[in-house]
Amino acid sequence: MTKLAANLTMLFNEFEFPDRFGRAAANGFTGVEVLFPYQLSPADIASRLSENDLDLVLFNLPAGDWDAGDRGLASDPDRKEEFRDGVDLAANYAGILNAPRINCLVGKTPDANATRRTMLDNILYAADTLANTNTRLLIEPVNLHDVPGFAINTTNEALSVLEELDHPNVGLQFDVYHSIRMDEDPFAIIAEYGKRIDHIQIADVPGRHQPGTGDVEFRKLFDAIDESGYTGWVSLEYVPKGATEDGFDHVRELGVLGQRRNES
Ligand SMILES: [Mn+2]
Repeated sequence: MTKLAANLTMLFNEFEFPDRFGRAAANGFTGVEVLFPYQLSPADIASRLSENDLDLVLFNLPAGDWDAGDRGLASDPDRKEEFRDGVDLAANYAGILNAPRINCLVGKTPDANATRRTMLDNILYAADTLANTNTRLLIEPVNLHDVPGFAINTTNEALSVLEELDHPNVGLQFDVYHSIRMDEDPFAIIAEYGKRIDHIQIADVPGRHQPGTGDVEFRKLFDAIDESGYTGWVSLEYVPKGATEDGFDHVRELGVLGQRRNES
């Protein structure tokens, strides 16, 4: 049975960030993820999670200056110290929030071959550090159309990095949207690797909006995820088309999200 989570950075953006936890719960979610929790203190996030009976299923390492175009620091030889400071900050949040998984966006590189050693060393540092809080580090392929120069674009590239690292505390985050944008077949990947994927994110294609706005067959996708043996969370990570709370009809029709609670 699919466990659906909401990405609170991209969804419920009609509300201030601290209020999105309550909106997620009211809409039937029991798990949430955020790209970057660092604007609130870990104690503040912990109380919003517990008030709303929510699990924090994933967040990201600090990824540099997002507005300036940074998408992670792991591949930049000149920013190793900044990367490691970010890992230490994230580990502090993870420990307080009992976060089971943290995603490492590996960042852009002018030449992935030249900076691969830096990337591998940084991932190993993060994996070792996060093992202290029982937090698993993930890496995520990101399509090169949206983020030109991103160091890991395909599932095969991510698997080859994992193989080379051979570290028990690093795993794979699989984003169906990025996969399709890279002309992969997500059904084949889920069937083959479902048991070893650590986290799944979804959006419809084209547009990266909510399920039901594009061409992805989500009934088939949720069935494929179930049949693969994957037991983790499936997060809605998309740009809502229209109001966020009007965008859940399709996933509700498919039976993977409960009804919205009546407001008291
Ligand atoms: Mn993603």
